[in-house]
Amino acid sequence: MLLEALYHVPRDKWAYAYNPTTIHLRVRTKRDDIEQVFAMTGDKYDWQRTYQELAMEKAAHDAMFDYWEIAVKPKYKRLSYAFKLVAGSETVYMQDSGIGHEPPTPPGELYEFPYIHEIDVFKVPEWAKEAVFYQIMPERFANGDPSNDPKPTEPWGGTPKIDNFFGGDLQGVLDHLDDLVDLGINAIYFTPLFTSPSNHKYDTVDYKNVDPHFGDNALLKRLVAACHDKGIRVVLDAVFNHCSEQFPPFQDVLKHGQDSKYIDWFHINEFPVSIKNGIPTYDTFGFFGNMPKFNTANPEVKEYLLGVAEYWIKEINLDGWRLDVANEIDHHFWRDFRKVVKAANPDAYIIGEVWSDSLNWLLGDQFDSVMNYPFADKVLTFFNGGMDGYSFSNEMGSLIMRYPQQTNEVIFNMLCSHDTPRLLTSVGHDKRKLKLCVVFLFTYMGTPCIFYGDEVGISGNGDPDCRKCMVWDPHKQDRELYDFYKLMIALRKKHAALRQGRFRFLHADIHDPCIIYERLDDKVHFTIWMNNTGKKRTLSHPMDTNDWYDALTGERVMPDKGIMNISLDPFGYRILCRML
Ligand code: ARE
Ligand code: CA
Repeated sequence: MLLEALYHVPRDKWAYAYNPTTIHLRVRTKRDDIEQVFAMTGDKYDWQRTYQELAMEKAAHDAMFDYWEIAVKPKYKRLSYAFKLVAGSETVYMQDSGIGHEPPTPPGELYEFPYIHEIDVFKVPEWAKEAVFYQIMPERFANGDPSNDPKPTEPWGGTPKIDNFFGGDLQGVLDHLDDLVDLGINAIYFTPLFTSPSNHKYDTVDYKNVDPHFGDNALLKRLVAACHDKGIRVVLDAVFNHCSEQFPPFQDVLKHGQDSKYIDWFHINEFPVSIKNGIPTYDTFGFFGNMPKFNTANPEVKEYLLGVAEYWIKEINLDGWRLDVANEIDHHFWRDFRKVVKAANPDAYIIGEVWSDSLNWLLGDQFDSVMNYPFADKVLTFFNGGMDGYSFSNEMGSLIMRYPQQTNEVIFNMLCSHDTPRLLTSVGHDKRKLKLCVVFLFTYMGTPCIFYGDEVGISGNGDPDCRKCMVWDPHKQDRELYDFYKLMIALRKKHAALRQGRFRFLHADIHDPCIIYERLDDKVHFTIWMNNTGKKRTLSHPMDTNDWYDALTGERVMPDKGIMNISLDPFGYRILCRML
């Protein structure tokens, strides 16, 4: 047994309350090193009578480690525990006082989860578990009102540039809501809507008003109400790291320098406030002088921005916020943000924009979720032939083990966004590979999101090329692709197993790019078969029942002498299921 590989701490993702009666425990061991792990559990005030030894399950693995997990329901909301690890004739104990071969002497030396306080339990909104998101950049989705077009506005469908406009607006979204209902999505994430000089509006001038080129506040209110009527939730973009240089308080700083009463609203490093050799003398987003960074620790700034967050939740019945550059804002701010937002709407869904490990924000006191760029990265690498099934299963395992289950259930999974190349472009315009990525997205854990237009075949490199105008002419849309998206969305919405069921790889081997995995709850069992190669392949796996059928065509699929053999076209897939 490799003792150096053993890891557990009695906090964060290793020991947390999943709900008011359940504690999840996780232990890490060297991969394939240990046969069994038991949680030795009990109440420290009545250890003898409450003692239970519970077998843990291997929940995931990565290249180096196995991760064991168990859900414990302590009788008195308190839990003291240790772990017993068995490999061959060796038994090792892990406890608060250390790792060794001697069993613990309770109630001392144990790890403790002192009490499950309901107020401390990390709660995420239930609806986010059912959601299929659609991301819209309003400037590029539909022009429903030419009278509000910026000057100059280019003809719809032109080449997107850093600073050009095509006239898209909120009326355009309202006009096309039934198209979104037809597609089957039930949540929209809008990139920023408030007054700003740019086409993307990440440089806000007026946080309380919809940009006149998009419409007005009354129209936004009507749009959200119309969405709600159709069962569509709405999340907006909170750009609280920075504002526009035209934001009045920053203008005041530019005008009055050290005498401005807004001096502490920003991080001014040197006077005069200017750009010196390309570097602003004040902190900004990146090095963009037009995006001065807020001092979110200043109570006045905090009050102002939290006021904005609360205002829109109440004003339009907003369902949540996506937080721009979330990792560059202080934790105190986000803790207060969560309180304000959840008080205004306990069901609000809070998604941070953090591209790397985000555990620090996902412990129940800040965000519910993050944009899962690491997921996109691994999925695209895998389906582009950049790793074998074995590595892919390791990468997915390591992502699952990054966060508590609450977040895994609502993590915002996308394959591209307004900041990255389009999915179709990322897979070299190979629709077969695109479909494998999308099947994976819709049959995986988390909250999936489609970037507008991916479903009709829009391509594009990174920003600004990924921000092309939506294609509305049915003759120019890829309708076959659209029908495929529609089918996948419907399948996911129909089966809770695809949203909440357990996930496990059944086949993920070294040097083999093909995979089989399953999703499972107490009603349905899915197995998903993917040929991630350019040649025909037959994948085989033992299956001991004869009741499988193709989830998309309804066709019966029979195993042969207990082995299911599935023949797949190059980059083909098949989704099988059986009712339990
Ligand atoms: C502008 C131009 C672009 C040009 C760019 C760089 O429009 O064409 O490529 O400048 O010169 C907004 C606009 C952008 C605009 C930008 C600046 O949407 O079009 O770019 O403002 O004016 C990091 C941050 C992450 C951030 C990305 C872009 O961590 O928060 O960079 N994303 C948000 C939004 C953006 C938005 C802003 C922030 C600013 O989603 O749309 O940009 O409000 C790694 C790192 C990440 C890094 C990522 C991408 O993986 O881990 O931290 O993200 O790469 O660089
Ligand atoms: Ca318009």
